[in-house]
Amino acid sequence: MLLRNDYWSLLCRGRKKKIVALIVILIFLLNGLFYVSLELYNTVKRKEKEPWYSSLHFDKNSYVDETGMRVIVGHYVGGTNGGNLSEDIINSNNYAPVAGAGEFGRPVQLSQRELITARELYSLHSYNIFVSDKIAINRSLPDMRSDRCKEVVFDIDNLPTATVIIVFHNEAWSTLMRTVMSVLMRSPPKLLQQIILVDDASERRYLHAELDEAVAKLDKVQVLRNPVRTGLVGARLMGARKATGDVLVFLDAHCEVTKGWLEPLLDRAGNDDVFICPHIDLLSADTLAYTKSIDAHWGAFSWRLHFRWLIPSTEVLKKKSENPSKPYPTPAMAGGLFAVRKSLFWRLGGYDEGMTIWGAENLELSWRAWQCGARVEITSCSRVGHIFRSHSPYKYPGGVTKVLHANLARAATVWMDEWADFFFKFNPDIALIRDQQSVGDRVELRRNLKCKSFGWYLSTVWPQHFFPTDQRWFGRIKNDKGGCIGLMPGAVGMGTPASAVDCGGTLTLESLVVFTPEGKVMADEGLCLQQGNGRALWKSCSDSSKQIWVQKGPRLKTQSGLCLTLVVTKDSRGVGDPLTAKRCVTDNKQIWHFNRVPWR
Ligand code: UD2
Ligand code: MN
Repeated sequence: MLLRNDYWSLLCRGRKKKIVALIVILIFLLNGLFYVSLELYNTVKRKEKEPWYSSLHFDKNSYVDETGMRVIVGHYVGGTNGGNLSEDIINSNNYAPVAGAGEFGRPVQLSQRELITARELYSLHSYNIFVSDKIAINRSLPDMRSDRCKEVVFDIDNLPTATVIIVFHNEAWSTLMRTVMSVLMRSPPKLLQQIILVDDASERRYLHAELDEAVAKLDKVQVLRNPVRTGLVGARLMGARKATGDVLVFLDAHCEVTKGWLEPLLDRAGNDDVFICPHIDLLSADTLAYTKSIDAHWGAFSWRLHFRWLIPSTEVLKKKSENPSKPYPTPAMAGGLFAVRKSLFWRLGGYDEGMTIWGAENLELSWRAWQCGARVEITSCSRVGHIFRSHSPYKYPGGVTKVLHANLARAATVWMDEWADFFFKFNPDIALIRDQQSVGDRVELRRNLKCKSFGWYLSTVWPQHFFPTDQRWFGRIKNDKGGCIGLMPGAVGMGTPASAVDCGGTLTLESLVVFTPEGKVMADEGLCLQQGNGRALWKSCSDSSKQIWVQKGPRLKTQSGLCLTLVVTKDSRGVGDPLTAKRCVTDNKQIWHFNRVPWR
């Protein structure tokens, strides 16, 4: 056995060896030092990289889904309307562009001091107005189109002309004007007939004489004023009535269009009975940076009729990859950005004027279009940025719920047939006002246009839907220990671990599922129960065999023969406890009671 000293002397015998040993030790030490400093540097850097706005307004109701898209969930929440800001601040226009800020669609970063002001002003518009005021209203943006889209050549001489309609209520001056300027700068003059701004009875001072003056200097732009606030439907109709172009193009008042945006819209709208939407990119509500949104998305809605972006059907995705520049169908549109032939818009009944302020008109229009013989499509070749916000900044007379519920009740009553009964049955608050809606003229319109049923719409336009049907089992699947298969309230996002939920006394949508003949357990939001690694998850419904559950008596089995099990972790009725597929045994945690519930 060697003593430590012997070891040392062995290693360092002779001077040369000593030097070598020293060098080796030194290298080790240096290496260690380098590693430690690298880690330190990275930590600091990471801290710096953390967006300055991370503490701003991303409320718990929005999340980034697995595709990287920000999904706004609880959108229907009124804002704080300026909080403690003085009348002077609320009514002033502080547009003061800083050279280079936000050019090329880049984010604007603020100093720590500026941040304080920015935060104070944020609630005015639910986006960072302080940043918007620093960016030139004619800022540059990159060409967002794919190469395949850039290759498409349009015959400008034979395209119809456009009337661009932008409605607004208390919008920020810089954001509104940037929308207008982006249209003026990036639309072929020959195709742009006019831009109509419709002021929906804004109270902000800077939107009156100051806006008129600015607009007077611009060619082709005019402002119409709505004497009383009707909401966006009334305002858009006011604009549409004054339109002299062949195609109506609607935009929200916080958009920026990019190169080549107009031609694909006009080409498609001119040629077919279609409501054609651009691909909506993201203008960050915090930095105003222009970023691409997920390549393939389409619009649909949840059981509560909240608009949702979803992944398109496999068939659409396949066609899209074969021909990326071809417009593709979507079950519903987001509502703010679309083009349609003026004659078709009016022939199909314009808008439901009974819908006030905000909400549901996008679904009504989408259903009406599809059911009455037209189409709704998205073209990825037209790229328009829009500021998605997590709160509405303006007031809803009578409250957001009252306004939105009435609009939803109208849309459902006129267009959804049996599914209207489903909607009202599980939204009792809205059912209370069902009979108060006078929709006689809209029902007559539907009859006159000989429109198809909602059942046809679901099975033809959106066969991947997750609504109950007469062919699909609907109800509660309850564990013998207690607890139902369902979505935990507030648990949003795909890939959420599945737990048993409270079955509840009343029939809440969270504890109800659709069980399809092919074996999918579907919850609201297009989520399907899927066996993951060790835990069942709520995943976006897909063709995955892991989403198939076979009912064998009181058991639910995966294709590999495992049994759906409630893993009881607490001495509870199972609520909140994990679900997973395990080896089948005689155990009441694998026993499920199927309580069918009439869906309408
Ligand atoms: C989406 C649509 C929006 C509309 C809405 C449902 C997009 C990008 N946006 O919500 O266009 O279809 O869903 O109704 O698809 N406005 C008025 N008067 C009012 C309230 C709003 O003129 O009383 C204006 C507002 O200034 C804005 C536009 O209507 O220009 C849309 O409102 P939003 O931006 O608050 O709606 P958004 O984008 O959250
Ligand atoms: Mn908007």
